[in-house]
Amino acid sequence: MIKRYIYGKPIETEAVVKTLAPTEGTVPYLAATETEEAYVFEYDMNAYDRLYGLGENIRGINKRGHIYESNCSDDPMHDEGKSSLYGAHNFLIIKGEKTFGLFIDMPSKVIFDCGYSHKDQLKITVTSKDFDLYIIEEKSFTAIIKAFRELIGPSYIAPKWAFGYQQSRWGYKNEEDLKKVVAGYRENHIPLDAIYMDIDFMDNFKDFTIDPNGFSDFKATVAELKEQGIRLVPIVDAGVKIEKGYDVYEEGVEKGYFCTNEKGEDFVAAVWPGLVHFPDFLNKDTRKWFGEKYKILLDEGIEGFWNDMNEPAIFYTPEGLQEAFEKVDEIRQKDNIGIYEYFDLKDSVSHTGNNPKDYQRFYHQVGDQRIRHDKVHNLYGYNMTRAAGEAFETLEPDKRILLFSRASYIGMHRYGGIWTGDNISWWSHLLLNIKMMPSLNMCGILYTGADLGGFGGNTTEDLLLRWLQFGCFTPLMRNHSALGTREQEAYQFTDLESFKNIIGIRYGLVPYLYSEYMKAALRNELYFRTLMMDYPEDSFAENVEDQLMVGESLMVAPVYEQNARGRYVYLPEEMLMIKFKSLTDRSYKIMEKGHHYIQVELEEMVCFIKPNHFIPLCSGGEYIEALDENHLELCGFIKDEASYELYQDDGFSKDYHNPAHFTHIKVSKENKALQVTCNKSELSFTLNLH
Ligand code: MIG
Repeated sequence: MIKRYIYGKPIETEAVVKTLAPTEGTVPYLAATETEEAYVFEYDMNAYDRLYGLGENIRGINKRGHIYESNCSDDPMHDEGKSSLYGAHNFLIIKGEKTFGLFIDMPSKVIFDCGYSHKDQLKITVTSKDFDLYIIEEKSFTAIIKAFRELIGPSYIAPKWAFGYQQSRWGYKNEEDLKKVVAGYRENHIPLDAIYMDIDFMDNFKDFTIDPNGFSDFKATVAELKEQGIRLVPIVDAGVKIEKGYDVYEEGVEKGYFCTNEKGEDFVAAVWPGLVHFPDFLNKDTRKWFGEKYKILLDEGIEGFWNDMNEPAIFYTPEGLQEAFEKVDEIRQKDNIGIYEYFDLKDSVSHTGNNPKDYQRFYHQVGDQRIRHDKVHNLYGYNMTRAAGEAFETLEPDKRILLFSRASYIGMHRYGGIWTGDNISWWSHLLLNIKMMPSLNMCGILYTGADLGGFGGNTTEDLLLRWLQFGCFTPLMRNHSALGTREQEAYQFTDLESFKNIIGIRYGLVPYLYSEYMKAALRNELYFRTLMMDYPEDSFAENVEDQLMVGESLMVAPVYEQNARGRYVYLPEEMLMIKFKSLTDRSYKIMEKGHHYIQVELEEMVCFIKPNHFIPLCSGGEYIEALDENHLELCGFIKDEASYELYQDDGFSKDYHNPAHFTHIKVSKENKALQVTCNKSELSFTLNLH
């Protein structure tokens, strides 16, 4: 059951799709106090209470013991000291003697002190008097998540080609660069489905333009690559370059579609294009206008986009820069510069980026209300992505378009996925990637993944291999790196065979991964789960934060430490271990419940199958559309019988619930002989059951 408590007059965020009647009376579980500008909710935790949720965030799966702030932030240093990343996902479950979920629907800062100030106290500070608080009580932990997911509506569904391996790098400038990458993959027979175009493909970083010096005939290039099974995915940045004659700028000014400053003039900030205006995505007319701009690229044959810099990121504002100059001048006047003044001097310049003060300098027009940005900060990226998502409904009514964003708020999951932003080529960020997946899924964000190999810093061959071994399971499997870092396309390294093998395994797993993803999206379920969710009675399972359940049959236990040639794995029940060297070169072992040390060489990947479960595998290919999924290998662990629901469709149309897409496969052991039954005659199977 979900109870809704309304405080003041909440700003409509459209995070939820169900309008619940408010519950009267006091909120259960939490002690509420009102201060001048905030509401504070406190909960006394006992020693074994655990906290789960908060979507995209740093630290562990159990969020207890740190402080988190919902404040969409462009921050490329995802270390333990931080409390916000790019998203704001105010959904938290308290699990213990009392188990309940809560969701705070408020688009500005919410602070979750999860036992940071007082180790046994959860203290939530909502920095506004106007918000909705939802309390969710259900029979089980997973039922709470499901109820929440039903409240916030169905997840965005990506096209199937987006389940292929994808390559990105900040720095690809022109068609030669892109074709070189294609050749690197195709010549080495390493599978690939997409290449990303980062900001350099644009003409002076102007959204929806293509650099005429980089591309002689963009449409032809798009078509030529598609012939080879490769899609191009361009970036769209939030800021619109101020430049006379640039149509997006001129139309926006003329129609009043940009955010304004206190005086009502179009607000100016600086990002990649230099000075920009920010489209007011909270205004529905702006959304419609900006969304339709994606047509420019759709018409060139583009089928996917990534929306960046939409927290929004600000390098500086003219006002902020002016203040910095004044500070510098002021300090310069002094005869004797003290050490603290020196630090002031340094900070005044280095703090011009993403400065909280700048977020108070501009305004949105929401209906007849003018709202200062910081009051609705966390809705910006969400509504940029919504602008595109809503436009695709009319521009491409029958075709799925790939779309994901950097910044997000709950509600955005209905329009696109996210990537987890600027991580670093660190082993700890591979582990962070693993830990972040279940909490994102809890918020309906299913199409997601991290920059494999790491965005900032220089990757190493072993880090990339290990990261790909986990990336094999994330719906978004994209290798991306920053300008100036070591080149990290899979073909840049020594052991090409292993890269080909690992990425090849992903393609073999697609029938399973895609089925599990689609079922999770259509049924409001989780694609990635913690062990605790599947084994609620197992008191050890909830301690495990470096293994995940993927779909209904699999458990993964990635290796995430350098030079490790294996790892400890906890099996919550007897399982079949599959060790892959390549898609076809595998070994199997039935392992009993409990703790094991398993050896996993650098070029190997392991996963585990639950008893009476199997996974459908196909024979692989170099891109998604080349896969033959009519013949499947059923690979699994059968004690008596197992059934599996396979989902297959054309990968781009939207008649998701068509019963013809669901195939029921049942395998049973009768007199030791295996029997397969299936309701689709065009499918044939090879059995590999243990
Ligand atoms: O200020 O477009 O997170 O993926 O490569 C950096 C350049 C802007 C940040 C994104 C990253 C992208 C980069 N962008």
